[in-house]
Amino acid sequence: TNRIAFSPLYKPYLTSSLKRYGVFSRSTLEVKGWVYSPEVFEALQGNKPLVALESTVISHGMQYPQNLETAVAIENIVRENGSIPATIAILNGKINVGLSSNGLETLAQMGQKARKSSRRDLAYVVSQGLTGSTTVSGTMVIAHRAGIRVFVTGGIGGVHWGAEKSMDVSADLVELGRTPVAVVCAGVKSILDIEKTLEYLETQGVSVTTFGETRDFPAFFTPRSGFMVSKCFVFKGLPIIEISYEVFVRSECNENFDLSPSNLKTVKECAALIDANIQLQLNSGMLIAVPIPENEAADANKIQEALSIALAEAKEISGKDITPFLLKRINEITQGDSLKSNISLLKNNAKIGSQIAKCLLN
Ligand code: PSU
Ligand code: MN
Repeated sequence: TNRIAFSPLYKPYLTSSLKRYGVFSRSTLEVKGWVYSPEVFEALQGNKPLVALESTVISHGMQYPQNLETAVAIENIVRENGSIPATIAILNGKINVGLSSNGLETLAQMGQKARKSSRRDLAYVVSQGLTGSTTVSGTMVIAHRAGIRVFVTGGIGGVHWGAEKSMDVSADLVELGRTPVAVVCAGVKSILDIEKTLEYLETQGVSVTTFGETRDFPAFFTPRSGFMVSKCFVFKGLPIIEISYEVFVRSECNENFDLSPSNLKTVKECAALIDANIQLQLNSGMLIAVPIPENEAADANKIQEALSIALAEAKEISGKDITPFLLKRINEITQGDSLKSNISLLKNNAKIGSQIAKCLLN
């Protein structure tokens, strides 16, 4: 074993095993059950920007072999845009930060046999030596321990319809409230109650912002949900989304309203947000919502229709099975249209997330 010097840029963020046991075997890159891919390992020592990627989207969000193809394509987009991808999963009880192609293949083939792991599952999966794919919440925990500040995914979990009764609120939202990682995503699917999801994120103190030319929180398959990041205003009887924001801003009664649905237009601004979050020691997460490019968006009506059917079928399903079920059914009902959009938004997010991470280290 050799003693490895970590880059001073990552060092302050290496909160657990790395810092405590900074002794590695160079051949396995493993320490106390944490396994690093060679490129991630090198990045951690050499100031290279890192982007975390989740693995539940591979095992539970898509079918084989598209899940594998997409995972590989996304990693490559991260590399092409200047950062190193760190896909996170638990393989036979070992926390993997960065997967080998074998690791990716294993998870992709296992599909739903891999255990979908949010924060609550981590200790169990590790102590039992199981294989688990990490959700947004599970991935954030591990990314933060590894010193990674930017995490790219497709969509996060949220508040489910009927949550006032079922109390089904994704652990992702609470994680965002307590772990200082920036999650780049395409918003929240309308399989969830988007308005309540935004309310809950506010309660948790999560900094939510849109990216690009919109102040409207995106709805995953489609670029606009109709909900502003902070509030949905009504002006002269019209929801603000139906009139142009500029008209609203110029209007004389604007001081009665909160005019600041947060919006960032460049990756540099996103990096500044992440830095400020660290400087302020908020210890909470950030959500950077990137709308799907207009020309790749799915037909909103088709999605909505598929969703109603899927939701009606899902009455008997609850807990962690409901999200994978809805994703699968919507894809089946739209005959692959939703999957196509899903893949393109993931690629778009990977590009932007990688550029943000690169900016952070420059
Ligand atoms: N939304 C998607 N695709 C996904 C998921 C959500 O569009 O694959 C996955 C993510 O891993 C997310 C998890 O963290 O589902 C949320 O699950 P739940 O609703 O059970 O918290
Ligand atoms: Mn749930």
